[in-house]
Amino acid sequence: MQQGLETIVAIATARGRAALAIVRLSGPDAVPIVAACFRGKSLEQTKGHTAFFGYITDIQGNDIDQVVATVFRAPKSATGEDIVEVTCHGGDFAPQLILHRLVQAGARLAEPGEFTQRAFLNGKMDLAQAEAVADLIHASSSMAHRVSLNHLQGRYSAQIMALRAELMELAAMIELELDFAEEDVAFADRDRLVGLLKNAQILLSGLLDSWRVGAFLRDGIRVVIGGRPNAGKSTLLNVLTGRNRAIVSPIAGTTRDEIEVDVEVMGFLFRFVDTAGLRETQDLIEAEGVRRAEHSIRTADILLYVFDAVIGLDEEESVFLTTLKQAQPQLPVLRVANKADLALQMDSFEADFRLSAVHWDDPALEALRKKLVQTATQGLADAEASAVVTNQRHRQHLAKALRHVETAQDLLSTELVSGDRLSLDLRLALHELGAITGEITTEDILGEIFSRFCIGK
Ligand SMILES: Nc1nc2c(ncn2[C@@H]2O[C@H](COP(=O)(O)OP(=O)(O)OP(=O)(O)O)[C@@H](O)[C@H]2O)c(=O)[nH]1
Ligand SMILES: [Mg+2]
Repeated sequence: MQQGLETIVAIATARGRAALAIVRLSGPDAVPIVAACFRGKSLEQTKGHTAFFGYITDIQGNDIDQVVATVFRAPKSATGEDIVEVTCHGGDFAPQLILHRLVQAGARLAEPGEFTQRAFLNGKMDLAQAEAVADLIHASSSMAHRVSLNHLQGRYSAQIMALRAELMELAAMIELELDFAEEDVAFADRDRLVGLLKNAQILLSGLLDSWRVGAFLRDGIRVVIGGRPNAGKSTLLNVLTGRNRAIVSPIAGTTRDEIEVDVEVMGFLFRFVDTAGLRETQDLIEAEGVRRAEHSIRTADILLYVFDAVIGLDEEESVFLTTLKQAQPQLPVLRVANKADLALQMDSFEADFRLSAVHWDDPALEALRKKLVQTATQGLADAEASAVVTNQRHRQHLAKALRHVETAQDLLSTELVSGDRLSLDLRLALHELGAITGEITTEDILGEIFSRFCIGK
């Protein structure tokens, strides 16, 4: 592929006080540009993978900062071009002054994602891997980080490519048969075709099913805590998040504004939302709180419905929960009987959990946490982390590929299937899969993808 003609430069590290920062250049003139501002050993003739101690100097030859310049030579570098990484001191000034100096010396400021884009264009990584770089940077939980690292390492791409190779073989078999159509020879073994298509369909459906978990990984899991006033919702929010964020009081109707707290539970990002207690009220402010609570419940990923174990669920609440179940069968609802320490009778079987939110060491709380993770992730294990679809673009291509595979399956099941039609559908499915890893792309798609990156990546 074509190398970028210009040499680009950017500060690759975050702004602010830090021991070190990195200013990075990539392109054919990376070495001469740095060499022109470098006081130390001559960089020009150096081999790749070598580091040099020295000084970056301003245009008058005065030192700007003490640095280490590391040289990587094309094609053995992250972008496939010559790269120089200037490691300088962190803080607000040194990196900026060096950046400015390198631009003066002929480098151009990089666009967001331009380094990764060059890596992609030079065949250093496929598109799904490049996108994983952005996901890795934006990861907000350790599980999200693990999944994007898996994707970056190419495990996800490998699955897509394996599937693609199978479909390719299938298409080739059918097309071979078409070539010899007049001779009436059937090369393609029907049972084998059916088997391969079934396999592709299972793989694609599995990947698409993982999207829900993928979206949770990306955006976090919204767990709304709802229920009657005074049930102990705010107490439960505080204990689940380990922070005393919400006001707790024996007065019914304490919470009005929603309180959202992000916390990582077993590697997953959860967004717990405490809401106003559900009841009819004349108080205008509380009524607005109730309206918001109802809205939050409808848009939750998981609902924790809290009730007082002493009182149990009243008639109206039961109806509310049944109606909710009918309206939103997909919404997981966990019923939590709180204040178990006060409840003499322990046989309320309306509850999935019985606990005392005031007792932070209640083992039922740990069980509840586990259940939340399990509900959100459908038991996703570490080993499967590579097969989780986190990217909306991939999801669309996978859905289309699945449709084409299913059409091909339908066609095969009819007696008078035309090989032409069958091979067309397989080619279309192949096209969709190719778009994920970037074997088939357009300028627009690339522009769209890389603009999501930060500068310097
Ligand atoms: N004994 C006991 N008291 C609890 C427990 N959980 C909460 N409480 C008490 O119940 C009262 C109400 O708790 P909150 O957490 O404010 O209840 P809430 O559901 O947020 O109430 P609203 O904000 O009014 O809707 C407080 O006095 C808490 O200390 C529990 O497990 N055991
Ligand atoms: Mg409250």
